[in-house]
Amino acid sequence: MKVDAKKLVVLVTGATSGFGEAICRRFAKEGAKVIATGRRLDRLAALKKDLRASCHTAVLDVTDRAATEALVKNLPAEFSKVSVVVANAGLALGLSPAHEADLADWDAMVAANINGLLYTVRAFLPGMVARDEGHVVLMGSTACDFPYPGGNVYGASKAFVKQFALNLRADLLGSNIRVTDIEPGLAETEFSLVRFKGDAAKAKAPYAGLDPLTADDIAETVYWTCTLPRHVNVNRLQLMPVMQAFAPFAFKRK
Ligand code: NDP
Ligand code: 8X3
Repeated sequence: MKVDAKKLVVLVTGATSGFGEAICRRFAKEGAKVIATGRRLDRLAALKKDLRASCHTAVLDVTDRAATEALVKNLPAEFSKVSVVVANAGLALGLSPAHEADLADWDAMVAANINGLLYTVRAFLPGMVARDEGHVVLMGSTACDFPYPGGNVYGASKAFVKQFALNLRADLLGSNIRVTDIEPGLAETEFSLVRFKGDAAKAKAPYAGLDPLTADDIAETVYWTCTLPRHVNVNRLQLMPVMQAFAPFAFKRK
């Protein structure tokens, strides 16, 4: 039997844009309660206006461990039994080769994509284990498997996410808690605008002349994995636009 979305309480990090916002809207449409978090209050307020009573919002920087722990304790009663955690907040900064990259960019990616994701999961997991019910969805990337020039720390952070998801499965065997790593390829959101620090022309270029994935594609995928019958666990799910594939090995010839 499929999971009834109306019974779910879904916590989403990075819900102010792109995948996170689309995931909130997708679950709310089916009657789930959603907790939308992110750093930008105005975006959260706009989402709350649309989703109304089915949505609780909280400003959260996932790199703030204490704030993440406090969030769990301060949820209104009707949102407190979180059944799905979507650790989606994350970013890429820059595309410079490793020897030229800005260390501050590397720190920021590690802080959000690794530490922030860990704080989120660790904060909500004990409640799920106590209730013996839950689904942890981690937002990975094709960059976890496929290196590309300038992807250095971003790709490594997503490889961490993949392995953490698989190791969580090992720890949670015997419980009813599911863990899924969603690994999208090229998707048009604010991701590139962030990577290229507000340079709109540079941000548009990766999507030119092709049909990239959309935030709604990812939301649909997350929704599907979370509503499959409870005995089914999607470990990893990798998706790309049809117009994207793999590069051959690179050679620097003499
Ligand atoms: P967006 O830039 O559109 O959204 C990123 C979200 O993350 C925003 O809501 C932002 O919110 C939030 N965020 C960033 N840093 C923090 C932080 N420190 N604390 C809390 N929230 C934070 O990009 P996407 O929707 O595309 O990205 C979502 C996830 O998907 C990321 O983990 C990304 O790595 C991954 N991904 C993206 C792909 C793509 O091609 N777009 C492909 C594969 C994976 P705010 O700034 O308000 O805090
Ligand atoms: C985002 C996809 O290819 O820009 O994770 O790394 S890519």
